[in-house]
Amino acid sequence: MFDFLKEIELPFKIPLPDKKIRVAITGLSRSGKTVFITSLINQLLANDKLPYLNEKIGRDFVARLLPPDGIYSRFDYYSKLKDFQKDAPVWPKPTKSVSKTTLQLEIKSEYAFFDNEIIELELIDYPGEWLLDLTMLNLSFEAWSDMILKLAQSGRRKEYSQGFLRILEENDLYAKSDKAIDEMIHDSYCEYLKLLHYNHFSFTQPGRFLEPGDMAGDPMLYFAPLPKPSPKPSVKSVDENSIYARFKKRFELYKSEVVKRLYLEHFREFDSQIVLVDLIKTLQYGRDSFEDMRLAFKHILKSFEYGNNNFLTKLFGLKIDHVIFAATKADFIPPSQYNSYKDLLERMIHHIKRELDIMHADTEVTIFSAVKSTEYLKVKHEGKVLECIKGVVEGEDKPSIHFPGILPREIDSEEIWKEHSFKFPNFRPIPFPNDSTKAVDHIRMDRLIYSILRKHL
Ligand SMILES: Nc1nc2c(ncn2[C@@H]2O[C@H](COP(=O)(O)OP(=O)(O)O)[C@@H](O)[C@H]2O)c(=O)[nH]1
Ligand SMILES: [Mg+2]
Repeated sequence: MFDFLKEIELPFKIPLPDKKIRVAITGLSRSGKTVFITSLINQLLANDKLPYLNEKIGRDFVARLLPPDGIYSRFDYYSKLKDFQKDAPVWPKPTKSVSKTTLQLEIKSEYAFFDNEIIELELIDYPGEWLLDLTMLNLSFEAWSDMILKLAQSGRRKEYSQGFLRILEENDLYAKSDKAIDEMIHDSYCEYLKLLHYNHFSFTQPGRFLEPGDMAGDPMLYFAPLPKPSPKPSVKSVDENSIYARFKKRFELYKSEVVKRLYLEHFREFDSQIVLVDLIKTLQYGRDSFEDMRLAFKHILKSFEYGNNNFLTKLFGLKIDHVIFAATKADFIPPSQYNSYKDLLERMIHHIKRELDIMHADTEVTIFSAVKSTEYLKVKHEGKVLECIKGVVEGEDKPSIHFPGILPREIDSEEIWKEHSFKFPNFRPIPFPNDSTKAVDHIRMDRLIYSILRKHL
């Protein structure tokens, strides 16, 4: 309808898109979001290492990075590129808030008399910790507290929650009390969440407690899960100036002001959602860490549930169409293990979908490495041939050779965890080429980019 607008000379001469694709990229902190987006831009701009994508599109294309639109903080591609192009390149610094970047793809028309097709690809990067919050919307303060406190007393979590649980016992949570105590209880709960995070646990609610973004120090966050007043829940036994009453109020406020707002701002009109998973790291830290990641993904998938029965759909009338779960850092394992790596994630997602009875949800599973920082080689050791990887470990100058172990195809039995131990050092990135027509080496990025575009081509 607005075709005539294309004829107007814009100051920046950005062609209007024929299609817009909005892609949300999430994953728990350090799962590889920033590196993924940097590599994706690098790959599309140079387009010299994307054979699969080019074959699938079947037509020539060029990519442009558009200037930021000012609403979101901008994903600063060029400063990240500069860091990656150094002789001793460095991984980007951790980021804590939402950022957006837009690429335009111009796909050549098959016929001279047709215009080229312009696709705008909008990528939004946000912390997965925030996404975990969505399932809170469906819970009362009592039910949420109950779930979190039960969890705090189970498995290895018990080791980390002692300090917080003690503070709950030491204070009268239901009688009239001074507000000054609120921050201390909140901080003690945050300490527990931090311990979980340092020990590679994934399920840490509420997300803003670990990744406050623009809410750092906001008193709205001064709450924590609390036990119900005993012996029986009774509204009357709770003073309206008690810790319990204040925390309950702030919990409800957090839901409506933070979680719902986030949902409306960021999840409303996405075409695709990519969830990055650092399965490698989780395997390294053992069964508890793995099971906890499963729990986190269960919560994430619950919020992505399809159809009319989803509580989010009921609340907002929204749906998300397509979720891609992508296991990152495939450069930590030799190519012969890619299938096992993918199988592990596939099984995990499949089980969760079965548990939640959402087998119909449109999910896809893939593995990749945004920046391939290792080489693969075979090494003879005590008469055996071992499949190894070679790279420069962080803090060192020279490459070294590592045997990463062998990934099992399934992970459900206790035996597997006893038999397998996985050790993965952190590698330094390889330098990005200085030539703008060449992109950095990757693993299966072209497949992942095609998965994003597939439905829109
Ligand atoms: N070897 C390797 N390491 C990666 C890759 N992507 C990310 N990493 C590592 O994971 C860390 C976290 O990545 P980042 O993108 O900052 O995670 P974010 O917090 O999700 O944005 C990096 O500092 C790297 O150490 C990859 O493709 N290969
Ligand atoms: Mg980041």
